[in-house]
Amino acid sequence: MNLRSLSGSGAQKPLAVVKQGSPALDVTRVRADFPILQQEVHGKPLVYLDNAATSQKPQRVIEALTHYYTHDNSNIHRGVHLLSERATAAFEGARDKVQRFLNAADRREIVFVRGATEGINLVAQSYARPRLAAGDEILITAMEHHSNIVPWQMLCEQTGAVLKVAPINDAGEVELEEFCRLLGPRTKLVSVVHVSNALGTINPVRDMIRAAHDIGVPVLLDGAQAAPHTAVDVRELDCEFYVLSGHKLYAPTGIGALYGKAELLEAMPPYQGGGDMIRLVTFEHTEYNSLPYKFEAGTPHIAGVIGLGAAIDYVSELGMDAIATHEDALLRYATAAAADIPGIRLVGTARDKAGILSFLLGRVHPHDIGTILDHEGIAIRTGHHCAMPVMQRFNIPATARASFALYNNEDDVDRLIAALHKVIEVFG
Ligand code: 7TS
Repeated sequence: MNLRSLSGSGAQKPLAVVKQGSPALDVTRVRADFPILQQEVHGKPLVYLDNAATSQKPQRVIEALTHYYTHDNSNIHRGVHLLSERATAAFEGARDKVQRFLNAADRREIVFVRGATEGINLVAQSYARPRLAAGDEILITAMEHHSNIVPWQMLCEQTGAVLKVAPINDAGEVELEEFCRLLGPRTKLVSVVHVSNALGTINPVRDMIRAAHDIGVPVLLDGAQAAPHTAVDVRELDCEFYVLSGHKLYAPTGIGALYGKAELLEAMPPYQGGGDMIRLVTFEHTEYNSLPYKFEAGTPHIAGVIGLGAAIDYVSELGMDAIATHEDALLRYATAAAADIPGIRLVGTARDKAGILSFLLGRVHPHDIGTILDHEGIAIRTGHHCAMPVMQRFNIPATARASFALYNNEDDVDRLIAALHKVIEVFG
């Protein structure tokens, strides 16, 4: 496999395609929608820059949860009573919202899961496991979150398959030629992150998908960090699977979605057995339910799904293009401001980057940076970001990471930069 088939694709299409005339984000108004942002931390107004770990929830989502528990709480798909009908309608309505959000062709292609992690494990066990023989290969990249590494390692232990890893360069970009070289007759699945949580890199997923499809290999995209920040169109991407986590998309924790092409999901065995995923059960034989219920065993996170639907309504009304444009501008502003900080080293300087600023500051340990920032009212994450191989690639133990969401503004960045100057003062 070489890059020939990629020629003509031109430059990587930016993640954020700004539609002409898309209205700009009114961040002052948006901030008022998030009650949690209105507080002080250690006597300072909160600056929340840990959005890649989890984002905050707008009043709209909080109210959807309250409304559900106040008026409609009931189990779904089984009740003949009104509450159950209302809960079922809200739950299935949210599936339609996720379908539209991802532009999936069919609502049956949306499976509710706990999050990106469970979505990847589902594909590993239900799609890949029955298809793998010893010596077959799964291809990932060197910038994956642990949840897109460990499920494949477990699968390799179970089947004798081999995990292949496409390297990344010093900027934190995948080496596309190497990626293509690693695609071969034994490759059975490619699973790559759409946007890296540790580096902010936006992967050239269209090129990667095209290269994989050229030799008939299906592709899973880990969209945990992409779906909150840009419009995702699974039909245009033509990926076989896409996973997202609700809690990074302004929805509750414990809920996410797996998109899968219907013909693949149809052919896959259930992931778990239990209630709701069956059509008929006898002790001799069980008939499984149709899509997507075949993959939704047991009582689901009904409130979480409804909250996810409300979060999708919220971001869709603001406009994913407006959100992407705002966060892109903020990243540029922060990157330019950071350049003036003595001793700063950005980890992750890809040409195509989403709103994540991972950095080191001289010899100061990232945890010390995080602690000082916390006392300034600023929440960031420090550590390996569940991407230890990324730290190994850059030969560092950890980074400090500021990650942006739609409600962050230039004041937040200014506060961050001022606090980093304070870190330098303290540590000399
Ligand atoms: N994939 C990526 C790219 C992620 O960033 C994360 C979580 C996951 C998968 C797993 O998502 P979950 O919702 O199933 O746990 N990333 C982070 C992070 O960067 N800091 O905390 C969690």
